[in-house]
Amino acid sequence: MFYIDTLIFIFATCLVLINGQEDVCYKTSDNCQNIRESTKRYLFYDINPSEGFNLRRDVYMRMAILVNKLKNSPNQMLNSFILVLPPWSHLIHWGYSESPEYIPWSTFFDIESLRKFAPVMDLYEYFTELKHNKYTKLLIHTVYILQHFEDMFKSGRFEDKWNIEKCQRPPKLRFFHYANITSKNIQCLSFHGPSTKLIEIFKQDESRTIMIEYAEVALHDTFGGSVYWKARRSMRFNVKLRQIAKEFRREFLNSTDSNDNTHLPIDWRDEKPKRSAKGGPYLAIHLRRQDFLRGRPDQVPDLKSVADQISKKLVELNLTKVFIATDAPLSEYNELQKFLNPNHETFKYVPSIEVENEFFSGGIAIIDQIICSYARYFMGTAESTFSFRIQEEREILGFPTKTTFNVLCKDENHCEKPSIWKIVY
Ligand SMILES: Nc1nc2c(ncn2[C@@H]2O[C@H](COP(=O)(O)OP(=O)(O)OP(=O)(O)O)[C@@H](O)[C@H]2O)c(=O)[nH]1
Ligand SMILES: *[C@@H]1O[C@H](CO)[C@@H](O)[C@H](O)[C@H]1NC(C)=O
Ligand SMILES: *[C@@H]1O[C@H](CO)[C@@H](O)[C@H](O)[C@H]1NC(C)=O
Ligand SMILES: *[C@@H]1O[C@H](CO)[C@@H](O)[C@H](O)[C@H]1NC(C)=O
Repeated sequence: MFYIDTLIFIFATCLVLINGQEDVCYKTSDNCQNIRESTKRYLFYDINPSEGFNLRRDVYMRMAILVNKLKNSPNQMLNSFILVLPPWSHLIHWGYSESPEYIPWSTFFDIESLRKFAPVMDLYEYFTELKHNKYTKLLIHTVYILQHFEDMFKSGRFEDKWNIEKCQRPPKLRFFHYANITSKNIQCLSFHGPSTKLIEIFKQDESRTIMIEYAEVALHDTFGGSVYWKARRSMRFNVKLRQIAKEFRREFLNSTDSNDNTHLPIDWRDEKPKRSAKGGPYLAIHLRRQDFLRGRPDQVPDLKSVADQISKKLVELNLTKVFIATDAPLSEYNELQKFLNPNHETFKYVPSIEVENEFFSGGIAIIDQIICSYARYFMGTAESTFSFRIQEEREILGFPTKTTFNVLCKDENHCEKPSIWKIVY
């Protein structure tokens, strides 16, 4: 197999002829072993900078499903792809300073578990490989910037297709906030269809390294199908985050997997269909505020109404404890507590400094999500992607759907039932 190599060098150069074609590689050592023998191809991707953490998790799934399909291809050109995960930097909700954080996926997720579904690696691991081969810069061979077909929205006729077209926005020249990642070959790709349709492009473009920008333009193959749920199950959280949530449940909520029937097998591939989870003796609420409050004032209830809905549900469920996950400032949380019945106990996860330094806002939000996943009953915020991810987690744990697909209402007269995206076995 032969790929045009895209990597940059420092001192010596060497020229290798394979099948009569030139493969140029530049580096200090006197042989090009690693490059010649490597038949791996790398797929990089990134997302519109304004998207939040939980939408990004969904875009990961679309890319993982693509790479999973590539892996199973008999074509060697296609089955050698590894997905390189974009480090987490500058998320709008996380409050950031000038220098990018470059948080690797391993901080939040269990990479071994992800790998049981699709071949993936963190970008720092790729850097380590490059440095091992004495490269100082990553020049991605082809970058495709995805964009929507402008005429499709006008005509309203949506069909799966793609075409290299004029760029709708000026292309970026650096990637992932790194000065040493660039490309000399950037194209804009108008695209409509599922992520797996990108395979048509990878059949024509033999580059060893390919980057997909604005990957969220590519959609899911089948939303909620069995491959979808395999990809979703593989997205287990970092073991330490799971442990922190577990301890919180045990210490404050009298919730353990053996009492609550929420055991998961060590390997997600061994999970069996079930709807027998009971959950810990608490109600969990996800209360999305901040930009939601400003952006959807007619959907988000006021705090008094939230408190009334909580009290009513606790009585109905014969529970006394409520766990509250929220992005609201502490002042709003305190105000909410004032409206609650004093016989009810309210809980919130407050991280130690150590946990904050190790896992940042992203990890703390994940701990909140995990605790919500294990509750006897869950009520989320309508249309919040953060709540959707909790609902999926509860499907995986095997809760009866009626304990999961519930949202806080604007008020008694304005209450929409959320969509139910249940697991299919
Ligand atoms: N700790 C914590 N953080 C939260 C909570 N809800 C929202 N956040 C924060 O707000 C961010 C925004 O929510 P995301 O779900 O990631 O953003 P999104 O993908 O745009 O989804 P939406 O909720 O639909 O806006 C999260 O990444 C968290 O940092 C919560 O209950 N607890
Ligand atoms: C690119 O630069 C970053 C620091 O900005 C460094 O961590 C990384 O190792 C560099 N990559 C290579 C291949 O040298
Ligand atoms: C905790 O839960 C167990 C099992 O559900 C129950 O037997 C026990 O009484 C509970 N403890 C408290 C303090 O509520
Ligand atoms: C409600 O819970 C209490 C204590 O947990 C229990 O004694 C009582 O029987 C329960 N009532 C109902 C209606 O389940």
